Amino acid sequence: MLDRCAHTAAVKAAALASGAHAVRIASAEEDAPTRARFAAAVARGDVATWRYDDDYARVASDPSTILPGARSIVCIAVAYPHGGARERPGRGRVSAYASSRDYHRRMHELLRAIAARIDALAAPDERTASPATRVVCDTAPLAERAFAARAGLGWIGKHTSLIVKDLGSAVFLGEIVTTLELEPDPPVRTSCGTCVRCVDACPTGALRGDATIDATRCISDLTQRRDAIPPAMRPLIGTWVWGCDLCNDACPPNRNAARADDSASAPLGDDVAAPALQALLQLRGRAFERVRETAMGWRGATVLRRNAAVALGNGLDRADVPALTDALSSDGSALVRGHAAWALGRIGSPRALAALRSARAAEADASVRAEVDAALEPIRTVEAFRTVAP
Ligand code: B12
Ligand code: SF4
Ligand code: SF4
Repeated sequence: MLDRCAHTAAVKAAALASGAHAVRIASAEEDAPTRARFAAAVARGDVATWRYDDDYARVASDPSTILPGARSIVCIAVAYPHGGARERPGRGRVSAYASSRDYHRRMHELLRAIAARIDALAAPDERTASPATRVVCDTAPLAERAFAARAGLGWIGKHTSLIVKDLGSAVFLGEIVTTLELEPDPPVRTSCGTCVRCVDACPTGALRGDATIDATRCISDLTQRRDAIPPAMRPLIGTWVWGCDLCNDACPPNRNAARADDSASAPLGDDVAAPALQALLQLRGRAFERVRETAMGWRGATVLRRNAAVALGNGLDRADVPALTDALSSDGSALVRGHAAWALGRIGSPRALAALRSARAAEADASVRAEVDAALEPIRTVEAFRTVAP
């Protein structure tokens, strides 16, 4: 049997050899400050679009609830290429993390390879049981950033993401929770200092500047929620159709960060990484199959068609009116028809208004009619003003 230090060195070496770009170890003890921070976020309503409550906060801050007898957490970071989603006429912006093949698959393969190494290292003899392991990357209730910070993998920035030395914050996190006793690493002492670039760069005011976020205002959240996007938030989304990179792109540690260059995380073609918005507005069937390979496919095609409608509304281009009119009159989803109505109202050309008026007469769904009425409301106000004005 190897001792704790030798085990730790071997596990770290295995993680790096398997493809992790950084690795540190945290103890798996319950983390009371994380539980308190998480519960406070729940109480503020910061994560109201997620099914998080006080019970989730308790579980996410205590790894023994997902693996009884957990002693250590191997925390890894894998960098992904970032900074590529520029504004392009007629095209949507997709966050760098979702422009390549779904990271969950890659991360889980990597995590399982490291877990297998842990099993092999501590192979049972007559006196010891094989260590139990559980791999995590978004798939289990665990406060991944908080435990990565405890492990000294990096520090939590004011944008709330973990910033890893030499890699920056454009990294995926993954963990192997294990009953094996490993040597924990100390947290790092670095902080953001007086920098507030991410807070200034956030177009929706989601970041408070104290490493907390109102996630209900975050474009990443807005573009993946399944229900209607609150009307007040739609203009702030711009042409993002999935996720948002603005706080990561503004973050100085990302400027000189080592770039991920493996082909597995390379962006797929423009049709996925910078989709034509009119085509995205019609996304269904076989065209969706390609998108399904990425993290952008998580919530299905309807959500993406809805996001395309919002982005087209923000593009303010009259050339998009026919496509939006078509979506308003014939998309099978009331969610998409409603957002198409909003987009037409925002463009506000005579043709757009005519399409809204005929949809008002034909539409059977009450939620879509409400969107049409809201889209026509500014025009009604102007018309009413014209009637009474001398
Ligand atoms: C829900 C979720 C979201 C939500 C909410 C995000 C949020 N900030 O809470 C939304 C959809 C907005 C989102 C967006 C993004 N996400 Co996300 N998301 C998650 C998920 C599934 C849960 C996060 C969570 O529990 N949030 C609730 C809050 C309360 O918890 P928390 O963020 O973990 O915060 C804890 C710590 O930060 C800590 N803490 C807070 N302040 C401080 C201060 C100090 C000093 C310390 C020590 C600790 C500390 O306490 C908090 C409570 O436990 C995690 C995976 C996971 N299970 O952890 C991925 C995860 C956080 N997301 C990730 C990514 C990549 C993103 C995006 C960059 C994607 C994109 N480009 O669109 C954006 C970034 C937006 C942003 N500024 O956060 C990565 C983060 C990688 C990193 N470097 O940190 C994760 C870890 C997924 C992964 N496995 O790689 N995400
Ligand atoms: S991902 Fe975009 S919207 Fe969300 S906090 Fe960062 S800058 Fe703001
Ligand atoms: S932009 Fe500045 S304040 Fe924001 S996380 Fe990066 S270093 Fe911290």
